[in-house]
Amino acid sequence: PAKYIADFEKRGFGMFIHWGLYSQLAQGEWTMNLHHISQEKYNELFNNFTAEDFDAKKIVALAKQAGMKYVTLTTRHHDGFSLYDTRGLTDYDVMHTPCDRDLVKEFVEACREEDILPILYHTTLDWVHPDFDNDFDAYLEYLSKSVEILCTHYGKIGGLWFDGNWSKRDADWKLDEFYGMIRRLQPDAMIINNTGLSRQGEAGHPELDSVTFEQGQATPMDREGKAKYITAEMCQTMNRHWGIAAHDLDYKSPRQMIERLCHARKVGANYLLNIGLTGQGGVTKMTEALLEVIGQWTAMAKDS
Ligand code: JFZ
Repeated sequence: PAKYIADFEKRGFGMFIHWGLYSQLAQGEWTMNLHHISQEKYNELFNNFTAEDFDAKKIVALAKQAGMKYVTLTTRHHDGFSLYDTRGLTDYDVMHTPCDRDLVKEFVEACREEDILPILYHTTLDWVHPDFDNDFDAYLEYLSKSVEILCTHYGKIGGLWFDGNWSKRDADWKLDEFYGMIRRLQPDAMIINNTGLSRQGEAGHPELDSVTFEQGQATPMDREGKAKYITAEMCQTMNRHWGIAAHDLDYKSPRQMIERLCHARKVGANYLLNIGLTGQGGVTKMTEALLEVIGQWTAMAKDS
């Protein structure tokens, strides 16, 4: 495989970070959709977003301590809000909140300093963009420009991680053009697509697929039960939500997470373990404690 894929595989264990305006509500990242949060309420989240607790260096150090070698950050989730400076493409970005810092820039720079590979999650499904359900070609242009910014202003990135093509299975996502643009601007970036457990994600034609798994299925099967494709990465969240959810205390034990890590490595996949940051970008005590134990184990495994 290409050198950058070999590097990715060697890294093996990564941290997934879900963080957005929704984090202030602490009800998971789907809350706008599931709980029909009003526009007023969302404006309030937008106007209160300071990110005062976000310290990219601290998060990178935490990932390293846990034995993780790459970090994947949600630069834009389905609610359409961007953690990066979209340079006038939309006002719905971090620069128009009280925070007024390019958080993706801070993230990428902190990773680079510590030899952590930065991977940028970007949604392809958008709940708020008016073109998403009305003028899909115009939406695709918006999406492409959004991702072009990520490929242009942050130096060399490890990869892009897409999620949402499963929302319109039969649409023409113009992936040749889209991925072509990425290849041109970031020849060594991986293009990862969230296929999920179901076959829906096939619409993504990824170079690599990532499987969100809770049931522990290692490899997606086709209807005849044959392995469909090699799973490059398995991702899992610590409790039952990706975005922080205050009521959700159903955490996996460190042992369960370590077992999943081992399982993934055994079948040649990476393990991407998710944490949800707090509303203003902090790390919860629970997350820190779990990562600490995982780090003790990975450090021992390295010595043995
Ligand atoms: C997607 C997102 O909708 C979710 O909010 C989170 O970001 C997660 C990592 O990715 O969730 C999915 C998408 C597809 C499947 C499962 C979870 N699937 O097809 O099984």
